[in-house]
Formats: sequence, C-alpha cells, structure tokens
Amino acid sequence: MTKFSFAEQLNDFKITSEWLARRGWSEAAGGNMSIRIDALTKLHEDDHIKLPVEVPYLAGKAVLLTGSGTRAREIGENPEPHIGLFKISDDGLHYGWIAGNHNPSMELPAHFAIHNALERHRPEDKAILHTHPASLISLCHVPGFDNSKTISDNILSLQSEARLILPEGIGFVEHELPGSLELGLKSAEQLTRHHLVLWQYHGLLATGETLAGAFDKLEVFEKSARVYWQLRAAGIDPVGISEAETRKTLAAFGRLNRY
Ligand code: 2HA
Ligand code: ZN
Repeated sequence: MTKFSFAEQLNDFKITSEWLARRGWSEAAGGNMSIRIDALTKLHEDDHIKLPVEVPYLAGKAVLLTGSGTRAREIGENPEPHIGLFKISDDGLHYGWIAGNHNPSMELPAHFAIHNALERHRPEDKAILHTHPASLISLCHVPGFDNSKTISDNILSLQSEARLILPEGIGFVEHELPGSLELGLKSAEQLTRHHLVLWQYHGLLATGETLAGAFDKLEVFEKSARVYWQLRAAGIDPVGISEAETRKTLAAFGRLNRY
C-alpha cells in the first residue's frame, strides 16, 4: 500500500474516532470523516474518475477520507489502513486515488460537494465529520421538528452556552438517499451559514478547522438534545431560555449579528 505522511491529520482522525466510538455515536461502520489538504507536492497523480459534481474550488487539492465500511472503533486504534488520500484534477471534474485506503466512503459526493463550498465560503474549515447520535436522530421524529428554526430554537435554548457556540443554529436537510449527491448539495448550501447540519432520520454533519473542532460543536448540540430528552422522559415539556434572554447573552459576547 502506498504510504502517506500527514501525521497531524491522522492523529485528528484517530482521536476523534476514539471519541465517536466511546460515545456510541458511530455504530458499526456508520459515519465518515474527511480533511482537506492544500499543499500537495510530489504526489503521483491518477485523477481519472469522473466526479458526480463539478468542484472548481477543489481543483488541484486533495482530501483524506475514511474508507467504506471502516469502523470508528478501529480507526481510533490505528487510523492508517482506514483512510485514503484522493486528489482532485486541475479542472475540478475528476479525482483519483493517491494512497492509503482506496475504497472511499459512500458519502464521497457529499464530502466533495461540501469541501468545495467550504473552500469557497469558509476556507478555514478543513474538516467534515458525519455521525449518527441517537439523541439527534430522535429529534427528527418529534412532530414539527422538520426545519432549521424549530429545531434550533427548541433545542439550543435549553442550555445557556449552546446558542453562544452555535449562534446561527443548526442547518437541516430533509431525508435524502444516503450517499446521494442531493444530500451533499443540500448540505453544502446549509453549510454556507451553519457549522452543523442535521440529516433527517439519518444523523449529523459537522464542520470545523479540525475534526476535533467539528466534534466540539457536535457535542454541544448533542448535550442540549440530551437535556431535551431527559426533560421529556421526566414528563416535562421544555420551555427553554426566552428569546430576550438569548439575545442579551449573544449581545454580551458580541455574537448577536450571527443569530
Ligand atoms: O454507513 O454513515 O451515511 C456510512 C454512513 C453513510
Ligand atoms: Zn450516515
């Protein structure tokens, strides 16, 4: 197997996967992750596979992506065999395998479409994390929790700092076929504004400067969702922090413009 040496990124995959497994958020081979690489020199090019979507902002760049069927608990032990390096052609229309695992995640179209949007709108976010936390999937089964505003307002109002960390709220994409380009394109659209997107009945997609940073945001949302379910289990219909109080908190931290 051709080797690659992105020690920092491999460690990010390793640590984040360990935590995903520990939390039980990526069951079996559920979930996938990628990191965009800017500087690619002296690497063999084999970029002949037609992309399902044009990704002009990724032209000449590369992506480290978890392989199909790879398990978080195994990536957490030893990431290298489970992660592949893929390069995008200079015309942004093709890609090719460079090194490592050569059988990419079924969500490759989503990862590429989202990296293309991130590179354009928020280039500092280089990492994409997708996983299946039960408390978040369960939210999609609450009547009326089928849009970004309702979910953001009801869930992020349950803990004082949640909205501070996620002032824009949570993006939402209605159910789409796993692995489909539609899922990727709709997520890419949401991610120009949000750092988290809930995939209806499926799971969450988070972006960050690193996978650990994406995991942080996911944790914040998941914690609020758990508060929601604990209250519901106790028979309490959550009221949440008022909008006026939320605005006051965001204003105090200079984040009201992102609300
Ligand atoms: O099983 O999570 O979305 C991998 C996935 C696809
Ligand atoms: Zn999934």
